Amino acid sequence: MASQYTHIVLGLGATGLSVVRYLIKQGITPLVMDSRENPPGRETLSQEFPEVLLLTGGFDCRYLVQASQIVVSPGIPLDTAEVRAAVDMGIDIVGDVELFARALADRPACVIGITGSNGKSTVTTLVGEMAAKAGLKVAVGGNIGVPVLDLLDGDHELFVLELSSFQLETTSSLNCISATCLNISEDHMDRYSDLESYRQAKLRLYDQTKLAIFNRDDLLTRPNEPMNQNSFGLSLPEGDEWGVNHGVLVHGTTEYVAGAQVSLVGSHNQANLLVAMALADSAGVDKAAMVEVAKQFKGLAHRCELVGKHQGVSYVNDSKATNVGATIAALQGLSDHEGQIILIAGGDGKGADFSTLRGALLGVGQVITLGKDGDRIAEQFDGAIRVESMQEAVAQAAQLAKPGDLVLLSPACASLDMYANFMARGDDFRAQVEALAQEVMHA
Ligand code: UMA
Ligand code: ADP
Repeated sequence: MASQYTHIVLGLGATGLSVVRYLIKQGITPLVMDSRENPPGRETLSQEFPEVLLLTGGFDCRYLVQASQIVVSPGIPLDTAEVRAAVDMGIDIVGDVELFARALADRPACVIGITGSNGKSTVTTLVGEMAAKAGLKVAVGGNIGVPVLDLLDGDHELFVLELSSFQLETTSSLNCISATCLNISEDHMDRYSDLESYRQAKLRLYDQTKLAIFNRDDLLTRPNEPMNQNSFGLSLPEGDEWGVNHGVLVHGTTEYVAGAQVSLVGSHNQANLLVAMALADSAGVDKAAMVEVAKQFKGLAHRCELVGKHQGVSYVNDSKATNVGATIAALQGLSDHEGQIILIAGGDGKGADFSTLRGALLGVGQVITLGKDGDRIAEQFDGAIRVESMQEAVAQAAQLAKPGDLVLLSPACASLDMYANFMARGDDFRAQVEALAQEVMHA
């Protein structure tokens, strides 16, 4: 069978659709395949590009082996048998971020790259806001939600990209002004053989930047080889590093903003601000713009977000905590809270080792678990309560809580066993908290 398709797009989610749009603009009609029977982009594809053929339910090798380029979506592991066969044949295997990088090859460096296990979206948003405040024409995208190829349409002078380990596996040509790996803790262990291979996927970003900014408090984020680098950390800085001096965020000896004036809560967010300032600085953003954003930015939804206060009990939505490291950071960040913390956790653990959560749970009053791996989390806390739904979890928490307590949804797990995504999970939590308030009103 002779195939007419030189370009194949694997996966028809947000990424696959953006790749089709991009290729069509280049005058190329690709073939699209998705291993799911009913991929999410099916309807949009048939409406926007009725001429594009979609094959579902698997990847057809007969087409793959004849292609000159295969664009793989981040959700598809590179060790999928059909992809491996194409790699062995020397076919150009890329992701959307690599296509984006190649499209910018003739331009001077204009990308800031952010990866790490936790804090990516917060830092990406902070850098974007700082650059916008300084008057730059900036676009923000990547793993945070907007596929990078969709950013090429505007007239932008700076791109701030959140990059996942999955995206970095297929990317080698970015030319970043600066880039960071914020931290490394276990995540996606259902896709990597061990923490080191996950880490090396992330550190690929350092090979694609003029300046690498690593985290002094996390040795795993250091570049493999010495290079043009700077660092951030909560300790006192040396030279031109970014750090904290007597509660003030500083760059070397220059004071930027007092921690007390910052709107974000928790020490992990001070680290996020430091690195955001370091990245923005590398793109020429002025200090005044950074300081203003540091004072104003209150955080993104679903990240330690206060969603209600009823009968003296605070309800905090940290649904974006999709791995153990994020939940530990949230518990540490809230450790100053005077009442007891009631934690709601559980979902799809992606192969994580939950024993690392045990220490952080010592300061927690009660743990309520739900979802696929709820039982595995319950093993880490004596007397944990197992429930079947968010409604039950919130009702139980409300019954146990006394005025001054805090109920925290910080699942340490992905949401996909029960919800479409972490936003839907956080929205459900918020809805259950609101329902609680209604009950109180009508009681
Ligand atoms: N899938 C199949 N068969 C396929 C293609 C995909 O089963 O043929 C499954 C994947 O295993 C995955 C799901 O479909 O479970 C979605 O994968 P996708 O590659 O189609 O995802 P997109 O809709 O293109 O969204 C991707 C990122 N998703 C993933 O990496 C899984 C989005 O990050 C990102 O916002 C978007 O591109 C734009 O760049 C989401 C995410 O969960 C938020 N990222 C992970 C994380 O943050 O932990 C890495
Ligand atoms: P990501 O995009 O990497 O998932 P987010 O900014 O969306 O990161 O934050 C996700 C969760 O990670 C938050 O809910 C918070 O609990 C935790 N978190 C945020 N920043 C950090 C950090 N610097 N270190 C550890 N955990 C963090």
